[in-house]
Amino acid sequence: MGKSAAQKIIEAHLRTGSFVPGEPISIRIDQTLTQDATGTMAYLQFEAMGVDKVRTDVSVSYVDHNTPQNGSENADDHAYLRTVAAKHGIVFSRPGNGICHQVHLERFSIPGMTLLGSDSHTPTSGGIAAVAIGAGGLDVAAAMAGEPFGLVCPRIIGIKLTGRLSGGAGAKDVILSVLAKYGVKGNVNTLFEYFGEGVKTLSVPERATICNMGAECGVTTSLFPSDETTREFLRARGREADWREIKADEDAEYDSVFELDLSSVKPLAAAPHSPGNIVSVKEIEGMRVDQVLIGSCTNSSYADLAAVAEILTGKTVAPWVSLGIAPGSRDVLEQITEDGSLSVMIKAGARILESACGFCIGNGMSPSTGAVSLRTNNRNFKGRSGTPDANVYLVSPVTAALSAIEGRVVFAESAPAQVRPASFIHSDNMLIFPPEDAADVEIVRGPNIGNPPENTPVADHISGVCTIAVGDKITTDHIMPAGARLKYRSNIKKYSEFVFEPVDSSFPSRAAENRDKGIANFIVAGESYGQGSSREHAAICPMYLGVKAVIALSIERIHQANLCNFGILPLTFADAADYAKIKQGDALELKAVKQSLANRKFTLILNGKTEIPLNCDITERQEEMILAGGYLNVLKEKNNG
Ligand code: MIC
Ligand code: SF4
Repeated sequence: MGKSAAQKIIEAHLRTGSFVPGEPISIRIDQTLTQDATGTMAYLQFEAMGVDKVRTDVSVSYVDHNTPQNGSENADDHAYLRTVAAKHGIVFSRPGNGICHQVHLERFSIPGMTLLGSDSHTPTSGGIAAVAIGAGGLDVAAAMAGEPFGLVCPRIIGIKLTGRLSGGAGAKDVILSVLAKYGVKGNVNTLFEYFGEGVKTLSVPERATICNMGAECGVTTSLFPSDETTREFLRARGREADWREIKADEDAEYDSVFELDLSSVKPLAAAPHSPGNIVSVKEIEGMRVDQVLIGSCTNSSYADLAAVAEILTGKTVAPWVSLGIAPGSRDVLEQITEDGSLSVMIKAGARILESACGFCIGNGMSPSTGAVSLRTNNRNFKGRSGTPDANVYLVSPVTAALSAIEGRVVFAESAPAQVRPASFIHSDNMLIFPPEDAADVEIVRGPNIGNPPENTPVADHISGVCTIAVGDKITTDHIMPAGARLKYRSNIKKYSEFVFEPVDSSFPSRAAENRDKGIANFIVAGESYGQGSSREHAAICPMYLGVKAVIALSIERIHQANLCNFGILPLTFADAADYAKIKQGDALELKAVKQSLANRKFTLILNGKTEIPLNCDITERQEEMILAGGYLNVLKEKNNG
């Protein structure tokens, strides 16, 4: 039986296990990336591991999330990140250089390599045929220390592309079509591999858009082959030497195949409040829009912005619309400056935003009360924009630009041709490469930078209460809000005051009170708990508040791993009907925890009488972490003594 491209790359990196979908494996990680909002904690953890220099081929630290600098916290973090990078052999991408995924694709990603990033959209580099996986900061820190990354070997779903895009449809509409088919849940431990004749019609930035938003399906990652188009992209960036061919065997067998004829793809939108809530743009055509924002790691390549400029040429944005454009990287900004696109945008009335995450993570540009906001990014969870009652629709840059001019949603009948420059403007002067000898480097630690919080080994008897019971699809934005709270990422004590803020702002005080009385906190949840981002703070801060277990109908992959990394039990109901039996305030108890962990089966005692069977779907590595009170304790033990 022939092999898929993903299987070939994974097999070439296997450290333990073999390529059997569903089985635990570990792989060597060639490259890592962090961004500042998850990076400070990742580097604090790396420091705690006592390893002098990173053991990867290349590790890059980006600053793109926390750039508004309201108060000193962001800048303090930047100074820490710059100096800790120099000390430990990490490349530092300065604020202003762009969004991590865009810059990594342009400058560092290599076909056939593995990349682990402390951000859920790391799979963007699948567009260049890297197996690129999002994980919590601690997993990335461990990979920097040379540890293999543990995961469940994914089943490979083949997405066969035929035909070519036509009319007003773009790459965003392709991934929205995939989301319409697969939805935002039920795709854990799956990898999407794109193949077929249609692949060669898509440029690398288009492929990257498609891989980027695969994260919304909850898959481990997405992958395109590396072909002549990949080579052309690398050549245009002066990196042809990094090219190699990566493709599936002719007779590769996939777990299942979804065939998508690109010529049948029409402009789509993800309607409020989930990226999986797909509608045709036809259905919302004519709807008045108040705000249009173009950018983010999904759609801010040079080709995207060149198309936007073509649409805006000679036009002015509708009087009631605020249009913001954030180029994905400094190189993109420079290129649209050189070719005149930037001036077209400015003349049309666009507000040019920093090359950073910005609006996508709710850092500024919050829409007005009840507004309709059209955005080209990848997540439209309720409240993420900073305005709780805003309605955010996710669309392609073409749909966004056309609608900005009209002030109403426009169904694109046609789109400008994709530009594929023979040469991109590129420069390394916003990257700081680490010195050979870092003996003199002093790490700068602002007042926010503390030691990473520690957990204690798991107790054999956990007795406490259901401190909160929540419903389905609770995202990490619900558990640990970003936006205005993002600046506390390095200050766990302070950040913990906002756990579950959008759901129940009294949770932190309730939990802290229990913790201080020695009562364990339990979180009870429905389906797909912890979907969305990779932020490990959604585990660290609950851990700090004394949460000992999450009991849910299902838990998403990255969040499940983060819970184990911080010594919180990830438990699921053996019988879904039991979920409804537990209410906030109920007494909960787990006995013989260590034996139950070994059996992967627990019995929860509800209010001293009802027994509820639970599963604990973890690997051996994760069992070890939970027993030790978290992965950091395991690694500290290993590296320090
Ligand atoms: C996001 O898009 O939600 C983020 C902000 O990039 C997160 C990371 C974080 O919370 O810092 C992600 O996607 O992992
Ligand atoms: Fe940044 Fe948004 Fe991409 Fe997350 S999804 S990395 S916040 S641009």
